[in-house]
Amino acid sequence: MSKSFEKLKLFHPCFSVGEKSNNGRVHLPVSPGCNISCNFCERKINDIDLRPGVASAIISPEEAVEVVRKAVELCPDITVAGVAGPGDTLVTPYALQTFRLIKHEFPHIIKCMSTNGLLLPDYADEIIGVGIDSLTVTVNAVDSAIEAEICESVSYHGVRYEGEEAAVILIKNQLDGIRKVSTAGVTVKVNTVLIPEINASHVDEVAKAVSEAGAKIYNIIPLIPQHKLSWCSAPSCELISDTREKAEEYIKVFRHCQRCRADAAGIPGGTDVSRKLYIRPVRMENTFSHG
Ligand code: CLF
Ligand code: SF4
Repeated sequence: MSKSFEKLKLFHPCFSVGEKSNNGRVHLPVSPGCNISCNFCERKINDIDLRPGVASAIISPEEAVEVVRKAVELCPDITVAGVAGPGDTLVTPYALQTFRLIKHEFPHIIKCMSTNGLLLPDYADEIIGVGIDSLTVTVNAVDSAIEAEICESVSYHGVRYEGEEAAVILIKNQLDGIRKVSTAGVTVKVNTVLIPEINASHVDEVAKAVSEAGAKIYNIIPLIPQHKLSWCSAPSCELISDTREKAEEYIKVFRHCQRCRADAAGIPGGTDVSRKLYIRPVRMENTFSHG
């Protein structure tokens, strides 16, 4: 049985409403590869795969279990084991395999998974069956014209789609998937990357739509301008604050996001212990993690 939102508010650092939480999380980088192309995403994992050694930062589900064991020893405040990439968690089977092992070894650890949502309807039953406690879906727009400016293409069931055609599929699957898992009792958080030049005035519509679909909490992540969106600006504190306020009319808002790396460990914003966990941690500064 998944943990309720009320429980997560107390024990999950990214589901706390109001005060910053002192609970920690360990991210397990078991998911390489992605099935969509976000214009702001510059995953270093593909580049790094070409250089010797650094690919070892992608770990297997079995290694992930040992990482969790060590992480809770190093940082007893860790209450959550999360998979936030570096790619999408549903493209490969490793994230769900990891959670199955963790459930067995550490029944009290909160199992947190994040995804772009393209395959969420396909995997909803498995996610529910594994007992994922908290699921984050990154939804950057619910209007296909706006989404097409953020995501260039999706690969879905073996076919590549571009532009608005891709956006229609992605948005539908995200909302259908959120509906399905939240109806079954999984607590859903939605992340939206706030892009001043593209979706800033649309974020309240996203908040409304995902709330209606069953999401419980909403996280607005300021854009790091890079890759194909390097022409965009980083949102100002004022814009972030105004956008959060507008979204809050529809859904509770999480305000302490640290834009974590896919291999982060410790209390978000506090001392990071990942270097002691991963032999050759990937340097992924300024990259995106679904969180
Ligand atoms: Fe990790 Fe994300 Fe789970 Fe948290 S992070 S998978 S929900 S355990 Fe948290 Fe980090 Fe922000 Fe993510 S501070 S980037 S929201
Ligand atoms: Fe894939 Fe996430 Fe990068 Fe988008 S941000 S391309 S969903 S890894």
